[in-house]
Amino acid sequence: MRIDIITVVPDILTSPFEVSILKRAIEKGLVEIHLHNLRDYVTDNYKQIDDYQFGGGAGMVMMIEPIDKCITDLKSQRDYDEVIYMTPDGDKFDQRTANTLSLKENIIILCGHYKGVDQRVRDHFVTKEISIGDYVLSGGELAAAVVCDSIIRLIPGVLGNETSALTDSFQDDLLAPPVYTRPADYKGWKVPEILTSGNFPKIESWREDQSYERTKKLRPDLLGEE
Ligand code: 6GU
Repeated sequence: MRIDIITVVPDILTSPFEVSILKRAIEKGLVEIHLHNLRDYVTDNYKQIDDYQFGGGAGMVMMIEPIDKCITDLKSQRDYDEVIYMTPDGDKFDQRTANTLSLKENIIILCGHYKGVDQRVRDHFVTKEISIGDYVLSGGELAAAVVCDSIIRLIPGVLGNETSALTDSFQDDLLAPPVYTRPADYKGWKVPEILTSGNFPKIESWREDQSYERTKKLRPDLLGEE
């Protein structure tokens, strides 16, 4: 998979890919991340990427021309499955969308800033608009990092234990069961006995029950209940 991220602040997006699982995924050649500074696509001497909005009103708007130049340049080199625009008024991101995106070959992620991009960018270039929740961030970069992390970890070979992404919360619209490790008794706080019983079919069914009970209690909406 190749992800091209278009941003006015590429610095925000360097460190997430330089550590831990994402770093290893890149080193293994399972994903390529390319950051593009929108200012490199501006032709005027002031390197202006935003301007006042037509009709008046507070806040600047990202101009269409540098974005067009950047996206057109990328598309001349390869085909893209999606051009994603990160914006608080996009579709709410969830595990289902992460699963779908993890199967794509090449995607572009455009990070919004200020009052957002000229609507014509959304009308003519963007194929998918994503928000990571109902709150506003100063820019789409941190949201793009969230989306990248959630999809990259789903690419086969990225996680050491191939099955571990399959047992995540949300993967079956259920929350994950509780987990424990040594010591089995810490200051009198004991691990559920079933987990040290060695009876694996019973452990599996205990985990399923726990997943269901937790979901019912904490996130009944996932079960279609309120
Ligand atoms: Cl994708 N962008 C911004 N600026 N704020 C957000 C967001 C995105 N998702 C939630 N809040």
